[in-house]
Amino acid sequence: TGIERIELHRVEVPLVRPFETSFGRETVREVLLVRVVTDAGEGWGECVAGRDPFYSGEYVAGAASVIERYLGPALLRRHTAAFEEHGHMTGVLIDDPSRSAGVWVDDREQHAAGADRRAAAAAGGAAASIASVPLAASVASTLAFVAGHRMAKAALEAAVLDAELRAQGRSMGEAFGAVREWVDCGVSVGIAPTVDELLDEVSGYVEQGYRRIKLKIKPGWDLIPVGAVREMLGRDAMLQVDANTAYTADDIPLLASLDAFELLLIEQPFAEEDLATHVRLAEACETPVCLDESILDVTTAVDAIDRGATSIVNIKPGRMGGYLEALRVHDACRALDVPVWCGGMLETGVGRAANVALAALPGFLLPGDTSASSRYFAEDLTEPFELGSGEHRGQLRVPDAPGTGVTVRDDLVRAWATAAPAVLT
Ligand code: OSB
Ligand code: MG
Repeated sequence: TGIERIELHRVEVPLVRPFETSFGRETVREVLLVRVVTDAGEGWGECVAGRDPFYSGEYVAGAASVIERYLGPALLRRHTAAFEEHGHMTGVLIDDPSRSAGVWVDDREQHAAGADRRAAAAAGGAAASIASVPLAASVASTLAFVAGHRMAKAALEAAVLDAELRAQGRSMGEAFGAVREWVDCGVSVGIAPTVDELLDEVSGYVEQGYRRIKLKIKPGWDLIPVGAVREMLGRDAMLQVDANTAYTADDIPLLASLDAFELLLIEQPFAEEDLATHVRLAEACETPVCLDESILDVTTAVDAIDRGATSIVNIKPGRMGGYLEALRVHDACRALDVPVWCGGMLETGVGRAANVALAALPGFLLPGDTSASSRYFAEDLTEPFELGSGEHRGQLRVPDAPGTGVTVRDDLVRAWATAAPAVLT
């Protein structure tokens, strides 16, 4: 079996309201979608990189470039004999004198062996299911010769996984080991122009049924808005905050004073690389510290937990290089009794479908940033995700059709395209 064709679609999807964080403001979701054609069928994946390299170093145009120049050709050539026979790959090798073809092949074998060991160690957990998707499971090791670029790699792996599961007639939820048919949803609320506007927005979400509110904070937008929302919601409502690295060690006393608002957690107050300051905050406050940006894979997750830098983990498959690595992080956290929840990156229905399937795993013990399509878009690129009612108020249903279980609307992908698709064969 093999991957025959990779298409990169760049699309701009209008947001129903601007989304502002400590690192910027977006009015449209500029998104990169990957469509793969394998000998068994087609699949779609969504790249979570943003338009600009502000949340992470990755961004849409960079992800498209690294796929076109390195990752795509490597996947397409994987099942043929020698790299040297292929013009593009040879060009890459010659461009980079520090890497010979021999070194590449050795690296890949070592990475593959490491991945097998990790999968074996996790046997019995969700990661055991990786054995049933051999084509998707081969993607990470094929792409390991490229450093970083996890979001780009994750999009490719997700597309291959979708194609492979569709061919098997299995849903992502089934493949991942979902234990529930509906998942609890929270909503991530951006920085608002005024506290009154914030309260209006939050009350709208409460009326719609969201089970948890997350407020974006930054220096100058913290104690007052958080206090106002806590007062409006009452003590029992689940409330948490996300700083997206906007604070420094000098702010530890201020952040510790958020304890007064009985938050579920405080997410990523300090720089991605700065585990030590997160440890200091965790020692200085009662509110659990939760890392997002710092968690790049199962190794960094276990290390951050061991050091006391995080006691709850935000799982975003794109940030970790793919859904299969996300399964490993889930299993490791579960073994360590660390609750996880599913983050979000303003995904369209393509990425949302896979996130909702992941959030149905047993270690996902807190509501995720897996909101309904209408929280983001007037029209989604797939059939919309809608909150349930009655006992399923504030929940999304886990898709159960093959693959992601949703259908991409080609008409909208074409209508909202910002460039002609790039096609790799
Ligand atoms: O830090 O969780 C984050 C969106 C873009 C980049 C980073 C983050 C977010 C969100 C939105 O909080 C979550 C969502 O609703 O998809
Ligand atoms: Mg976050």
